[in-house]
Amino acid sequence: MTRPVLIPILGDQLSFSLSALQDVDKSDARLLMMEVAQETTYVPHHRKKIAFILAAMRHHAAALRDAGWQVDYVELDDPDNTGSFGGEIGRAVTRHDPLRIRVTEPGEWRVLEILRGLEAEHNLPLDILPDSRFLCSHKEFASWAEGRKQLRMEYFYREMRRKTGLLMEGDEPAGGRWNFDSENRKPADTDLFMPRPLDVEPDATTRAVLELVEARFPDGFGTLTPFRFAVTTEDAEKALERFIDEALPRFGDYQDAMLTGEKYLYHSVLSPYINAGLLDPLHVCRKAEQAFLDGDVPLNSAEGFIRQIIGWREYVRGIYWLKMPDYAGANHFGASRPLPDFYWSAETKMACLREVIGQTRDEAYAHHIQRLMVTGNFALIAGIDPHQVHEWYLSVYADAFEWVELPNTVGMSQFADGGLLASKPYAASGNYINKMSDHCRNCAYDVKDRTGENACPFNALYWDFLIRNREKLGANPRLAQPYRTWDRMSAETRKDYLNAAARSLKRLEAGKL
Ligand code: FAD
Ligand code: DLZ
Ligand code: SF4
Repeated sequence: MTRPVLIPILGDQLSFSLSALQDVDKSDARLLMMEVAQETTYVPHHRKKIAFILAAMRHHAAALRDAGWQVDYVELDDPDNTGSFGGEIGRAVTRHDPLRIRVTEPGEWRVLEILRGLEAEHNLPLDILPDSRFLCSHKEFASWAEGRKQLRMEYFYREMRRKTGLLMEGDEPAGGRWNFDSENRKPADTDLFMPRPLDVEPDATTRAVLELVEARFPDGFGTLTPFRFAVTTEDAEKALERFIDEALPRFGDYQDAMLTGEKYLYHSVLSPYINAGLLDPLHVCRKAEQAFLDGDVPLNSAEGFIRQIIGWREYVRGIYWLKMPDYAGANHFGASRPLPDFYWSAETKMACLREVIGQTRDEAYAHHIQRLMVTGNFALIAGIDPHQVHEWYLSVYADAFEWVELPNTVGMSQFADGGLLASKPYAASGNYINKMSDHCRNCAYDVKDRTGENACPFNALYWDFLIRNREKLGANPRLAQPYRTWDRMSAETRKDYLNAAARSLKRLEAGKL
């Protein structure tokens, strides 16, 4: 008997197009999929996230077997399960005595280190293949970044538009402009029709996973049921179709809006599917482009949506691999306050945070503006330790894998990389949240009150953040206006702001904010 090639397939590699599966004879290959304790506990993942990944893995294993692959599948409660990728690959090496190990590069530095260690441990050749589900290779990104003082997504995005031909008319962008973001800032209206993302009824396989997660993580973070995620490519495709038909037409206009009780608005809720490998990102973009070409979707929506995927998504991945492992420790402002308990309990008088964190606890989902301008903004202006903020985001969202979560948190949201990714910190007072949402109407605090006992905490913390970090931010041209405004305030007003911020931080420490 010939010695097989061992192909580990990780929990976010659930794609038939995976590079490790190409140009391999099925009869010579042993695929290995592993549910392991180390991956389910290295941060306190939301229970829906664990259930989504394990259920999608089990369905994918079945699909691979149907397609003729030989798959070893190790379940979490298998009595022989060693609990780690390293341990399970070791057991598979003993079982199959493979000729070599072949794997598509993982999405996390931590896992790459584990895999790299295997070569020496087992004295076996290890082939790590590029992940061809992304448009931009590490090398391509590095050469784009080389010599640039600032890495700006917008220029990278144009390269990706040219490369894919998406929304291009010859060499020119469709509609004569690359970016229609200025048209994408409407606050939502309560009487608009709100589409719902596709709900999928759990089948027997998913129900077994839900029982397993309930039994293994009875006190874990997050509401487990009802569980509505798609866990197969087939159902994820249906979710994509539903999004294109019902939500994409208004995606652009209301991209930045927030509304109490409306968890999704016109967002796609496709990130868990794209990141786990159930949907191919380029395919998703082509569908959106087609809807525009068919006249069903306006250009600002199609362009805005495609930009998130071939622009932001590819760009943050490029930054991650360019800057790891140091990037994970970035803390430009030296922020050290611990993450408030209410990030887990949702128990706070601040209605915006209560709403977003409550929704996160229930759905393992929040849309971009909720993440950036509510939970992220508060952590930034309150001076929370960015590493703790990072671990929270990595834990609580079903779409959270480090390559995409870390740059969004450490870079975009916390400016902890000192401005490598964002040109200015996404810090805002309550006024922004009031403009883009209806949360302030249901809040114990008064968004119009700047420094009084009952003032919205965001108002004074915003100024406190700018003043606390003036040495690091004072020269940023995009912040010249707010610093000028501060300098024009009377000494008394400034003192009132700083006192109000100190009061909010004291209340925060006492668990009373
Ligand atoms: P839509 O609004 O419908 O956007 C369409 C798609 O574009 C998404 O499915 C996603 O694939 C992609 N996308 C949009 N924005 C971004 C972005 N900034 N970076 C990368 N891809 C993007 N996204 C993740 O996929 N995983 C994460 O762990 C994650 N962590 C984040 C943490 C913070 C602090 C912030 C501010 C953003 C984070 N994002 C993350 C980006 C973004 O918030 C989510 O991709 C988006 O909310 C997913 O919901 P959706 O599918 O409805 O997105
Ligand atoms: C996030 C996660 C979880 C919760 N569980 C598993 C698992 O049991 N098996 C697995 O292969 N992957 C899991 N993952 C994803 C990994 O932690 C990791 O993010 C990816 O493998 C990318 O490196
Ligand atoms: Fe949030 Fe302030 Fe509005 Fe309350 S008043 S919901 S704390 S922005």
